[in-house]
Amino acid sequence: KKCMILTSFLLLAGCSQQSVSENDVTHWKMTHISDASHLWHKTALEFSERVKEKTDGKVQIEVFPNSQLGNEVDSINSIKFGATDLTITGETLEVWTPNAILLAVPYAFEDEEHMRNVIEGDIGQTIENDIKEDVGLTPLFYMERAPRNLTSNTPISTPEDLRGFSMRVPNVPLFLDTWSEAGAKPQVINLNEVFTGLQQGVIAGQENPNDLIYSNGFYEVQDYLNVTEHVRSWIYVVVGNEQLESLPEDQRLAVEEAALEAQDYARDLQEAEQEALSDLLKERGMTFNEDVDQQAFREAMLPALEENLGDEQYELYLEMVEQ
Ligand code: 2Q2
Repeated sequence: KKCMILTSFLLLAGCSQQSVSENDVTHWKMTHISDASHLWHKTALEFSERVKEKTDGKVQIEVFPNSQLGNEVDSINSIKFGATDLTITGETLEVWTPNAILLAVPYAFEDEEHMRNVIEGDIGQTIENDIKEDVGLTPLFYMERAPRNLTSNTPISTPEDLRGFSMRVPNVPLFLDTWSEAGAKPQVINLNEVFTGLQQGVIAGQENPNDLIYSNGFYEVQDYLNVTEHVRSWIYVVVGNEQLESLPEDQRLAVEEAALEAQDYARDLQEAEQEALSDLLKERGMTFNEDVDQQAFREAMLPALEENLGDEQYELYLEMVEQ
């Protein structure tokens, strides 16, 4: 009997010993909407690896791709509830904080350098602060995205070709307005339901950067990739403010250091993958329609910008364009 008591005492001791050391480890869940083959997921894994290394295993991030734990809006909400901790998000944040729309205004940037200057300048800083204050999420690092292109089963070269064209947009009110204004019939659908929507003919098209067109397999259900390049944008990896603040300072600094390294990693990966993607999409049967009148799309969308953006956003937009 004595022995049994002793054994259970040891078991208990062992158990609590284990939970003490386990208590030192912070486990974070990171969710996102892209496929495991996509550069966001590769970057997320790289980030997780570096965080683990730099915190001596004290902060461990498990990454869930493919909307496994919910769509983009769910992911944001679940960080606020504390059920998850990090996600990848961008212009959809305009639902919570109006300046986030500046992440993805149609035809706002000449090229990548122009966009990078904005991201790293005052406007980028304003957006990051707003996300932190209004949404309760801290942007840790950003990823530049390839321009968004429109896919379809008949070529679309001018806004006139959009008449009656039912298409999917992400949960971004500005996208609904700009595409309606240009003549299409847009509707909001979650990314993980787009393939089926196209396959079943619920929608006739969608728009995304080439990398997501590829990783979602849209080439199986879409014949044309119309080079509209209508939106250049960037996206943030964010963590809940509370989650970040709950870390001891050295670990928080380690997370921030890992974030900057992951940002470089993402940039290199994006550059390396982008060119090959056109070939891959063509090999999978997509016809690139280069005959797109981008200027006409720009003009067709412009009135919606004036209507949709608030005064402050419109002013920042003008500042951004001229930067
Ligand atoms: O089409 C999508 O779902 C993405 O490319 C979106 O741009 C992205 O998820 C935004 O909703 C980011 O907030």
